[in-house]
Amino acid sequence: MRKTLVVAAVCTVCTLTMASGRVATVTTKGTGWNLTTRLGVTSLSPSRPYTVTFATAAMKARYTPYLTAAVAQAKAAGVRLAIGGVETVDPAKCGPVGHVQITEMYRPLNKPGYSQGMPCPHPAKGAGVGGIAAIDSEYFDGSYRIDATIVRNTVVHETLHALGLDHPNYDMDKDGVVEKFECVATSYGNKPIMCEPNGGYRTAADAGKLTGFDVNGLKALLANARVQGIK
Ligand SMILES: [Ca+2]
Ligand SMILES: [Zn+2]
Repeated sequence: MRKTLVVAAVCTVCTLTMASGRVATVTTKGTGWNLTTRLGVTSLSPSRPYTVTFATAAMKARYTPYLTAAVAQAKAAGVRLAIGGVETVDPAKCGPVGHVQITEMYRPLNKPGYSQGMPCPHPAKGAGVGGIAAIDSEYFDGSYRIDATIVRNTVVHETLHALGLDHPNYDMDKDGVVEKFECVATSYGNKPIMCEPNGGYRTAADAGKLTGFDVNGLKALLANARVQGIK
């Protein structure tokens, strides 16, 4: 009997034998979305509240408007996601269960202009418990020029990493290399907000909104929970 998802990192569609003897199929990748199997996250609990919190009141004020549309979309998709308050954030460890913690760091990936987001790794049964998003402080101190729409999309991108979405980039042109921005796009040219290094809508009106690809990724996280009986 196998209930854990140790095999998930190496499969796209995983067949699991449940305690009941039934077989459940977990899907970890689809068109324009990809789940964070490398860190053992394959689902989101449909009943657990997930709350975005911030390291400071100034960050809450700064980022809440960036996140409002995406949070509403995630909620509409079935994720019990909400904007919360301010709490101490230690980037070196996971916060309270269900919290997606947002903080700022100078070059969290040691690369100019890159932010970082990740889920708490290897949660029980692969059901996401939140995570952390470290936004590069360079965007706001004037030292790194970046389009406002990209900042907006990036904050949402990192938040979705913390919920369990990974980059959907793949070798579309079959040159043997998975490149930056090598992601499926809509007929209007919009790539998933989860595309690496960034994606999403590039207009002021729509920046920060999830594309259909990203919404499908969130729905897959919930579907994987349901198929495994994760409440
Ligand atoms: Ca390629
Ligand atoms: Zn990313």
